[in-house]
Amino acid sequence: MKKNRSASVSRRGFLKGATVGTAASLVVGTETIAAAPPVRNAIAAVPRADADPSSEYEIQTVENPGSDFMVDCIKGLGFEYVAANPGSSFRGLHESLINYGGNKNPELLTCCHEESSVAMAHGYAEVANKPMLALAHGTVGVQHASMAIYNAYAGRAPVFIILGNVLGGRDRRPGGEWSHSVQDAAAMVRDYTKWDDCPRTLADFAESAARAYTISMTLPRMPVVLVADYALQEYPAAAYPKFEVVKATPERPPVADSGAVAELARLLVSAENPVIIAGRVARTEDGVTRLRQFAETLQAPVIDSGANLPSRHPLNQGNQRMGLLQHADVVLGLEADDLYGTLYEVDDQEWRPNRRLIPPTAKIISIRTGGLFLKSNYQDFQRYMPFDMEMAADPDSTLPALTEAVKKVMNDDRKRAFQDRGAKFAVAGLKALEQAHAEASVAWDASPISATRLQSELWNAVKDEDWAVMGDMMWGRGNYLWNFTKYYQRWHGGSAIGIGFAAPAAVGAALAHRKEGRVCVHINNDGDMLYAPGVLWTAAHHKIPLLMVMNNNRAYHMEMMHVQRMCARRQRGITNGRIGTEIVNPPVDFSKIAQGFGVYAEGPISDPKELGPAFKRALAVVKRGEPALIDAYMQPR
Ligand SMILES: Cc1ncc(C[n+]2csc(CCOP(=O)(O)OP(=O)(O)O)c2C)c(N)n1
Repeated sequence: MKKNRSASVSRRGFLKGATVGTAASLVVGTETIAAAPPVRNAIAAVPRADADPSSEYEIQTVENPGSDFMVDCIKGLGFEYVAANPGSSFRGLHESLINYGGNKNPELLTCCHEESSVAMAHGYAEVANKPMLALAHGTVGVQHASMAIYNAYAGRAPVFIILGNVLGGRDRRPGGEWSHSVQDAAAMVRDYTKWDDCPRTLADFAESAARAYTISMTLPRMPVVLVADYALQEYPAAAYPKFEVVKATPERPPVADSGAVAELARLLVSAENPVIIAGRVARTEDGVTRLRQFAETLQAPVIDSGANLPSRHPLNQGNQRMGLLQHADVVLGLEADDLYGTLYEVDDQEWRPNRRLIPPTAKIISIRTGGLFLKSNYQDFQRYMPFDMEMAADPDSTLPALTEAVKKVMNDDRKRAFQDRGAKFAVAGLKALEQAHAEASVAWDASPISATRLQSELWNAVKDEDWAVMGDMMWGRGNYLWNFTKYYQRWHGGSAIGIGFAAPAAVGAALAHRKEGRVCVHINNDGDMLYAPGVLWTAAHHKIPLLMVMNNNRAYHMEMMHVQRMCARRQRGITNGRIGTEIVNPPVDFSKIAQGFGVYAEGPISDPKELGPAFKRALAVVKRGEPALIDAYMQPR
């Protein structure tokens, strides 16, 4: 094909245009301002997508590139944000998002690490109940993102990832573009994503985007990957056959069949000591109400690892686990992915001895979607548990029918028995609360600071605000000291416990809370923060209000305990267990790190009396819409 002079702008012409400001950018002070308008492309005939790029075409401008249509698809799916560390393999899409798409719905979040992008998207999804988009370079970018993708997979979180790639060898410039290109960009994370695709045309992209979104949001929710090839992004859309935006259709969650529900209801009503084990059941406040009504109808205790019920609900009896299980005659797991780990005690000794905590006659029932999608390689699915009845259904959607079925077979005698049972749990709940407060006062004035002192001071600082907590509350203790009454106040999500996740996930979650005007707090561990602290800059740059409290115990302490355990088991004394697990000499100054990223910060604080006033000052910063960090020197664990 011969070059058509009127159909393209030559390099010389382009540069000439640039000097008079038609197609380039102007530098004013330190700011680069795009000069408008760009040179209009006058291509009469568009090249075919599979044309040989060694032909004479020299195209400096493109009108209506394929990535504009990708943005139409992305907007159609309702993404609010797109998290990305920039990468030339998706530069076309990047440009379309900010110019064609107006950098709004989705708005681009500048991330300093792909792991942070995906972890932020994970944290956001847990609060917003929908995916955030994350973009990554198809090779090195996805290599960085991979652990966060695995965390989202194991945590059953919907994250939508688009990878850039240059599939065609002749489309690649020599050098980096070859080392950053890949035959099968999603291969590296295929073991821990739910679905991926590499669409060849824009029509395929539209369908695959809608399909990926639906798959990601269908229970069990998981990350999905779409590969956006260079040619698809950068060639004119007209190079591709007819295409249109495709709508994603949400799938209704599966509900257990009525026969199984009736059978389970009879079993539960006749049981003397039923125990409910709740994983991630509720996805909304209404879901909490459904679980609460079900538990209250039976007055059955709940071991609530999914943080569903209000923390001080009388049936929230997680701290009585051993005692409850010892006498259980029916155990009902609701989206409980690790029933084995709850019903058995597995000791960390040689040979890992295990002990069943429930009587041998106890019936075990499970309602969950977790078994509907499994992959083989990664073993996050936990040990196999044989059930007396297993329903492959969404417990949240099944609970209304189950509650009605229980009411139907419940006579007055059983109702009275249930009320007596409930009264005992109410008394036990109050006792547990008293005990938690008593335990919190131990080492109240200690320095380094105790976990419960920090949790109590933080609670005092936020309790009169509209608040929410990101991540866990330092090994669950805070769950008793804080009064969680609303679904959104707590973190419900899971992960594969890949460290380096908590800080960016908290920033993503805080972003989802931002438009509700909530005060968000997160207790972050020093080891976690050190993986990718650049997320603090992202929080500062995008004005994401979050109070980050550093649980600075100056160690990878969980691992220190493991190494010390090995030392003790081998009878060599535990002193050397610090080698390779401490973060000292020098100690890390997190407030300086945060300040360097433009975040308000104080610390390190080692006098517990200083915590309260510091939290107050930091909250004032958060309430004006910015992140803040308080570094606290803490007891080991
Ligand atoms: C990516 C990754 N590397 C290593 C580990 C092993 N690991 C588990 S807990 C832990 C220590 C984390 O330290 P920190 O976040 O400071 O919490 P601490 O144990 O001190 O409370 C490590 C390194 C992991 N889970 N994930």
